[in-house]
Amino acid sequence: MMNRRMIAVLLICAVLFFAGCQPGDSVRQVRLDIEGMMCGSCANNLTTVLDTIGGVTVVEVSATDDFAEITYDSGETSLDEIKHAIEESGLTVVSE
Ligand SMILES: [Cu+2]
Repeated sequence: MMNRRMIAVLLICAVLFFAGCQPGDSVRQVRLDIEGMMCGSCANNLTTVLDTIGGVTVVEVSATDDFAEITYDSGETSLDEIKHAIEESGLTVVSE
């Protein structure tokens, strides 16, 4: 009786463990075209802004080519939230 219960608990733990360890499921990569960056300093500022959003990893920000490439965990943040943060910093998101 005790053993069966322990096995059931272990099974549930194993399922939860593997479900939690599924990588990449909620991670998205996106490249946003951005207007308003004039120089490398603007790009650095945007990188800092993006870095402060939980779940966001900055891949590349380019003031020369006017884009930001990021990966984000959709379980922690959303594209809307990211776009909002970019607009708040004074830049314009042109497209997705
Ligand atoms: Cu600048």
